[in-house]
Amino acid sequence: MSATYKRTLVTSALPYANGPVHIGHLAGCYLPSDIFVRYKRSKGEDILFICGSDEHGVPITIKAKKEGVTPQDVVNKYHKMMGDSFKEFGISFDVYSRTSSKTHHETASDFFKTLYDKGVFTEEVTEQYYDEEAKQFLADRYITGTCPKCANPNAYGDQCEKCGSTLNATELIEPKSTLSGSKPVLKETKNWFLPLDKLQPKIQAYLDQHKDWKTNVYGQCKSWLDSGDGLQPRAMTRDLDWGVPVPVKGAEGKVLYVWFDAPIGYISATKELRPTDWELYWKDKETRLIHFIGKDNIVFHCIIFPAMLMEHGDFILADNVPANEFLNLEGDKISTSRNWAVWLHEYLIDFKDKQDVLRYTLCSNAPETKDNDFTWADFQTKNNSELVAILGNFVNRTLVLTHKYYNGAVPSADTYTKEDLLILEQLSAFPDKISAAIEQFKFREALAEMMNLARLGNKYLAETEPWKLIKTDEQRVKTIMNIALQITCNLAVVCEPFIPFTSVKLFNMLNMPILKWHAAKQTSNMAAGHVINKDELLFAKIEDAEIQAQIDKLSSSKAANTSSVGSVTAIAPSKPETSFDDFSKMDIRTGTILEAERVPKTDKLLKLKIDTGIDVRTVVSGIAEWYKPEDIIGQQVSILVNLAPRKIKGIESQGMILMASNSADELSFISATKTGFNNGSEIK
Ligand code: B3M
Ligand code: ZN
Repeated sequence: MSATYKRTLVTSALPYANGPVHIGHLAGCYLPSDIFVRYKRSKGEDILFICGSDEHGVPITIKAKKEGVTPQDVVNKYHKMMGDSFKEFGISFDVYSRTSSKTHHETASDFFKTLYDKGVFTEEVTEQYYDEEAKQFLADRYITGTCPKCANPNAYGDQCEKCGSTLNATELIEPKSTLSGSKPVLKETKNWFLPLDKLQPKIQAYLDQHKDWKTNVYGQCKSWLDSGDGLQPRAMTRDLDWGVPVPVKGAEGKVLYVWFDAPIGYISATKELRPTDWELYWKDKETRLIHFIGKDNIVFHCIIFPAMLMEHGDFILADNVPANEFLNLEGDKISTSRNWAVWLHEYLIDFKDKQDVLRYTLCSNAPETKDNDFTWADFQTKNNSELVAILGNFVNRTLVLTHKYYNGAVPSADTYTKEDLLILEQLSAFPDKISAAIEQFKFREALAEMMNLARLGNKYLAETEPWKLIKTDEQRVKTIMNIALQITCNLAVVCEPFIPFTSVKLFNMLNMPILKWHAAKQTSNMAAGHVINKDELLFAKIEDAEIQAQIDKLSSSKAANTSSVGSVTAIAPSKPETSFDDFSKMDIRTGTILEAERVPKTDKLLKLKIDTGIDVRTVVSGIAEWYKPEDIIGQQVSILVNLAPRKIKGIESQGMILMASNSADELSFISATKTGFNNGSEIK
């Protein structure tokens, strides 16, 4: 970073508003960015901290479909929930906006229009995947398949989360619609492409200026540029109905690609925050732009968004993109659908007012250079052996003795010994050591240094033993306690970026105003005679039982997952209440499959002959993906016999067999009757 920057704009990835926030989100980008910003604010620098909800894209519409509500309902619910969680954990955004806002729609639309008018896009009619059953194009997460680069079988239409490659849906091997499970067909449609192939030299030049980026970030970009044919044109529009409408003629019914509009959300949010001078933060070369993200967002922030900004021409580009790797939980990948996560709102119910314990643990274990693991056992150790035993213990001893010996009034220091002088020298060096680490985005190292200051305090007290000395040398104890109080005060300053709730408590206990970073280079912030407040407990021990309860909770998620077919078990919400009368109108019987054959020219359908006890009838059923005809002859089924007949692929289907369906849309027969239940037994 050059020294000429006057201000900094920090963005944190806009999380999709499709679920609550978990520890992986926090560790990935919100906590490191918050630490960085809090530190810079404490230094008195001009800095803005921008975030908001990403409310467009297929992740939202898929969630809406799953919950049986509108996309707007989904984003309203989770925008609020996520915003609350961030606030509760002290993530100190200056603005937490959302991409469904009017300002954002206008800003994104204008941005697209500018590029369009400049002739940046290529307009192309291409074949895109289409789901004939759902009657819609399958963009992004509406389609999954095998990644052509790493063979991950669950790659999305726009990205493989396993190897980080950005994909086009047509590159997927064995594509499958996530809407209907069917094999999609190709259908022509017009879209607008960003010609990344032509822009490659400019992007290359930009990246060449940033060899100082974290190796994981620079390396991923580089491998993208160097791979095979290099960068490929990428569609910036989608045939979807949820998003920012494409503002050009002939694009009716299309929206901007979510990865086109979302990063522009950073600009819109800045506009909302600073309507009059937002441009300073986006257009002035003396602004330093930094994007904090998780590793799955690297190419979008280091290649695609910069390419968009370059082509637009008015904006500065990111000076750094300190992306983290992933955080795992107890050795397993965090997964929303498998409920393998620690949700922030649930954490706060079990660990009330312990935000800083989680912040501390996540920072000390941050996946800065490689994927890392969160374990509850480690959480307990970090709390009990570090926060309680080192920081809490030092502060507690200092404050208790100050009250005991001096009724809470800071004693004056007398003559310093050689040891004292050494301690004071070390004390004043801490802020710079911590700064140096934070400036390099090494937050774990910075946090460890902060804790080392508390260790220094403990060591000083252990060596000088004021509780013994008080009997023989009161004057000396005054000096020792004065120094211990200076250390405590400086701790309150330097711990603030990491554990801000604790910092506030410390300043309160010390009865001091909140001091800024530079004050921690001083060793005389606590004036003699100043009276401190009563001390309160900073950290409490976390018992084994509390940890066991969390481990049990995770085990039950795991059990719930493994007991069902496949591994995906998001449970569908219950449907609205129905009446007994309505239910009893359905005539459901036990039956047996007598014959089964595939319906020609379909992948999903089987034609079944079923003995219902009442008669033998034909039923067409969409189970071919899960059952082979020859395997189900003799299978007992539950069948709705009084459903109005309907023609499916020219065959009259006279009823419906009932199947269990999990969230991966897999199907299974549900029949287990005792012997002696003939075909035709009523199910009620
Ligand atoms: N919403 C992806 C994510 O939540 C995406 C980030 C947008 S940043 C502009 O991982
Ligand atoms: Zn892959």
